[in-house]
Amino acid sequence: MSDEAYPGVGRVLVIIPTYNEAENVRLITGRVRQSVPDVDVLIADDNSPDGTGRIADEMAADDPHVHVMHRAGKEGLGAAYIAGFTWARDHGYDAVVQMDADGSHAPEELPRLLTALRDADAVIGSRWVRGGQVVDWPMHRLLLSRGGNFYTRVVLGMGVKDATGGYRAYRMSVLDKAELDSIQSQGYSYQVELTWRIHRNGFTIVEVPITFAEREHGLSKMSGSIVKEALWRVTVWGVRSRRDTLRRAMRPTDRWP
Ligand SMILES: Nc1nc2c(ncn2[C@@H]2O[C@H](COP(=O)(O)OP(=O)(O)OP(=O)(O)O)[C@@H](O)[C@H]2O)c(=O)[nH]1
Ligand SMILES: [Mg+2]
Repeated sequence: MSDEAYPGVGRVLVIIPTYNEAENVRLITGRVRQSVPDVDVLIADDNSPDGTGRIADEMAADDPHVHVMHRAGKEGLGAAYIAGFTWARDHGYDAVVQMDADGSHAPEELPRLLTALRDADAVIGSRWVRGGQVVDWPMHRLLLSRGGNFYTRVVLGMGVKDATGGYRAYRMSVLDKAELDSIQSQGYSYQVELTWRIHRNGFTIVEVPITFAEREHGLSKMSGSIVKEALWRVTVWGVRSRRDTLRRAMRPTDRWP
C-alpha cells in the first residue's frame, strides 16, 4: 500500500475485475503501473477457473502497489466493483478507477482521466464524445453500444453520452452517497445504475474522449441476458423517475390553501 498521491486527486486505487483473464491480467497491471506509478491496483477476481487469481497473487507478492481480492465465485461485474469500492473506502483511498482487464481501456489514457477528476466528481472515459472512438469492433457491437446509449439518454434524460462505458474515475465522496448496498444490477447495467445515481445526487460528471480497443485475448462475457437486464432496468428507472416528477408536480403546496 502506498501513501503516494496523484496531484489534485489524492490516493488512487485502480480496480480491475477479472473472470478468466489469465492472458491479460499481467499485461494490464504492468501497463497501469508504468503509466501512473503512484496509483495502487486491486484485482477483484471471482475465483477464475483459469488461474487468474494465482497470477494476481504472484504480482502482489512482487509489488506492494498491487493487491488482490479473491471472491468466492462469479457474481457479476457490479458485485465485484462494489466489493472493490468498499475495500478502497476501508483503506482510505480518495478516488477509485474502474478498468477492464482485457486491454479495451488503455492505461496510457489514465492520466487524462485523473487530471479531469481534479475539476469533477466523476469522470467517464467516453467513446461517444468528440475525439472518442472504438477500434476493431464488429458492426453489431457498435450498434448495441450506440443504440443502448441513445435509449438510455432518452429514457433517463441525462446528458451523459456513454453511460454504459466502463472506464471511469470517481471521487470517494460520490460513492459514499451512492448507497451501493442497494444497487440491483448484476451485469453491465451496473454502469448505468451507478451513473444514474451519481447524476441524481447532483454530482458533476465529465466525459473525456478515449480510444476503446477490442479485446485481443480471452473471451467476452457479454451475453443476451446482460443486454436484456440493462434494457428492462433502464426502462423501469425511467418510468419511476417520470412518475416521481409527476407526483411532485401534482402535490398541493402550502402556498395554496
Ligand atoms: N470479477 C468479475 N469480473 C468480471 C465478471 N464478468 C466480467 N468481468 C470482468 O469485467 C471486465 C469486462 O468484461 P468483458 O468480458 O471484457 O466485457 P465487455 O468488455 O463488455 O465485452 P468484450 O470486451 O467484448 O469481451 C473484464 O475485465 C472481465 O474479466 C464477473 O462476473 N466477475
Ligand atoms: Mg471487454
